[in-house]
Amino acid sequence: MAAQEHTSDQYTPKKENKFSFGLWTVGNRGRDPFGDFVRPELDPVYSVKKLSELGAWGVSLHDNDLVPFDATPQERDRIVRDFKQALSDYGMVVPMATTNLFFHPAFKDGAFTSNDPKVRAFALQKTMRAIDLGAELGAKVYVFWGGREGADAEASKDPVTAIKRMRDALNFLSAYSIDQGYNLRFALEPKPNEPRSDIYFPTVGHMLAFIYTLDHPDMVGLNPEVAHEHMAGLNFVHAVAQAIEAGKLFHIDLNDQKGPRFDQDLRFGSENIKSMFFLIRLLEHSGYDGAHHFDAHALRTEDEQGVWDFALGCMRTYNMLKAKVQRFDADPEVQQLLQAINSSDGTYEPLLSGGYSRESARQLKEARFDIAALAQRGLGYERLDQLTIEHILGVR
Ligand code: GLT
Ligand code: MN
Ligand code: MN
Repeated sequence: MAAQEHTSDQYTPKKENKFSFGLWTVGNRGRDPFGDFVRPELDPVYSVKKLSELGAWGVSLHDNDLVPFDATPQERDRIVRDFKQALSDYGMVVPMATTNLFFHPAFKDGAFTSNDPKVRAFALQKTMRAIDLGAELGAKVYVFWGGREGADAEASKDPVTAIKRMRDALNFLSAYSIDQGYNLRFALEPKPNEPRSDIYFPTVGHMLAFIYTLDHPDMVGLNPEVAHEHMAGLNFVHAVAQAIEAGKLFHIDLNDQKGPRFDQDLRFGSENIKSMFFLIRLLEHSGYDGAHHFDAHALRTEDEQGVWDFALGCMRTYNMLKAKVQRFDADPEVQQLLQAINSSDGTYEPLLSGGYSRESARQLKEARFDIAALAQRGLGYERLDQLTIEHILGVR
């Protein structure tokens, strides 16, 4: 089959769309717990070139996606120099960086929450060095995904202690970043399980509550991922909305997932089209102007061409759904239904928005409601939802 590598229609990705990919996403070689690699390694410089040609704006990375775990300082400097050259040659940025605190066997019982103080100390050292790398590459957001920060044998780790250890680590690293004069914002990425049978801070809500217990809550926000909330059976749109409302959506991992099972990191918009439609509507309406970051990978059936088909597909689907959202919002019937849903005779608005007073409490206690009429009223949501489907399916 001829591969569609470049497109030139209105959905073609452009730099201004701020699409980014992790080096580990296009670099994913298809290994899983049951089978070996199916694709050769991709040189990060080559990935930067290919992604730029496809219309992406940025690449994100773990320290070890670029610099091997055991590189000498000289090797590190050479690799980073060549990579910076590629970024400039191909007009790409590094909006986000992170630390690999899950691959090396030393992290088998976690990094910041490991029971072994030597592992916790090493995790801080590795992260400080990775923060230096991220800052050197111009990253504005620093992600923390604690893949191994969990437990399989519950008796092995006190969960309250684990939470405190995580707080100590983030407080230390926030202070480090501030002390270095880096202008980084930290984005915490929750996931309920995998690779541990349970991971601490499993959802956006758990993370949000934790952030306000930190020393520098202003510099810490969220990096929610579609697949991770769906693994917990939750509504991702609502999770992201809560992060946005709290001013905490610092970054986002776009992908897709077939319900609560292993983390699939599927091509964006390949499964849950309706919820991705509402996700994009939320992001576009909110004025979110951070990276539109894809944390997904090509299917294991694919060769290198399949990887670029996958990458282009993520970006095109975003733009196609964005166009659908614009048509939906501009549809007069949708507008009229939404207006009807949100209209009222204005009687109770002053009481509802005025906050508590003895007088408002008295008025509310004495108010008389036609409860039967409220109960009988049809709301018209079937029609609205059908209009949503008709837009998504392209008949309006
Ligand atoms: C890993 C994980 C992702 C995280 C990445 C950042 S690494 O691929 O599955 O969800 O975002 O550490
Ligand atoms: Mn992710
Ligand atoms: Mn994932």
